[in-house]
Order: sequence, then structure tokens, then C-alpha cells
Amino acid sequence: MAKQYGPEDCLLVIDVQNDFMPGGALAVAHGDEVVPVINRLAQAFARVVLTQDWHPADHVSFAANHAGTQPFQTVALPYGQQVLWPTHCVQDTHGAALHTGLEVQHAQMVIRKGHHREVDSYSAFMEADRATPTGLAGYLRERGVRRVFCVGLATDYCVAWSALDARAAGFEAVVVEDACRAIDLDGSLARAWQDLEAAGVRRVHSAALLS
Ligand code: VGL
Ligand code: ZN
Repeated sequence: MAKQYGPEDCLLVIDVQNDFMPGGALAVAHGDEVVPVINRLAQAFARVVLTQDWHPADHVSFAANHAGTQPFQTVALPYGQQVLWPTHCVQDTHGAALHTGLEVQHAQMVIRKGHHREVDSYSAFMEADRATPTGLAGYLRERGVRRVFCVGLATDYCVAWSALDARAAGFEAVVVEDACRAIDLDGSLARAWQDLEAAGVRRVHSAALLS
């Protein structure tokens, strides 16, 4: 029988939402290709948590809310440098909905992040001010989880930040490379892999987890 992952392991499915799919507002190249890989993986996990990027329309990370700026440029905000994005994952819109091909009926928790107008949150654990927790670490700890397997979109933003914060919160962290796709803005993907390796995050392929 294929390998199974028990209560100490959690599959964290990050931002598999319409706006990050080809044709979406902040399309990640080949973003839809993660869906079947994640579906296969999810069958092996008793514990699955989903995240949704979930912004108000006037969110600080949208270029449209900063006069004279363009998407993908960086600006200084009170909590640090912020990439300005096309308007995406606005609360309750089709773009913010999870991809309908996801087969994760047994997911028990959905974390919505980036809902504070003034602060972005790439990470599923901690907002970009690095001070406001989402509550996910406490939830996982309380349920006895020790190891977090990160998959979804995008490798170099929400997946990487989530995996780094999982480590920072004391969990073992793994990124499943073929269950993720990247935005790759100005070398962000290479930097993300360096940061992940330096933090002790394991990098694996889904086949290795399932055999
Ligand atoms: C993401 C940019 C802006 C992500 C979310 O899910 O990686 N990237 N918001
Ligand atoms: Zn966002």
C-alpha cells in the first residue's frame, strides 16, 4: 500500500486559487499543473490545511491603490519593502475561490490571510509586519503536528514564506517541488531556494513521498 502520513504530519495547500491560474489576475505560469499532484498527495495525508489569499479591494499590496505605480514594482511601506501586485484574490470573488479541481474534501481548516488592509501576508503563519500571527502555529501545535509539507502557489512567495515560518515556529518543514510553481520576479525563485536551504527546509519530489 502507498505510504500514509499520520497525525504528526500536515499537508499545507497554499493559495490554489483561480487568480493564480493561467488566465487569472496574477497568473503563475503552469499554476494549474499543481492540482493533480496535490490531489494525489492529499490522499496520503490524514491532515490537510488549505490557505486562501483573501484581500479587501483596497488592500495595500495592490498597485491600483498607489497612484503612479505599476504592478510588480516595489515600494517602501511601514513594515518594509512590498512588491505591488495586480489586484487579485479579492474577498468573495471568483478569483479568490479555490480551484474547483482540488480534491481535498478531508481538509479540516482553511486559513484566510492578507485580510488586513494595511498589511500583506505571504506566509500562512505570520503577516508581513512579522508581528501578527494568523493562528496556524497554535492550531497545528494543539493538534500535535510536528511536520509541515508545503505545496501550492507560488513557490517563491507564499510557499517559501510559509515554509520558513513553519521552521521559525519549530516545525519540521518540507517543500514538495513538483507540487508548486513560481512567479520568479527578478531572481526571487533562486533566492527563495537559498533561503529555504539555509533554514533547513527539506526539498523533495512528490514521488519520493508517495513510494
Ligand atoms: C502570492 C503574491 C501576492 C502567493 C499572494 O500566493 O504567492 N503572491 N499574493
Ligand atoms: Zn496576495
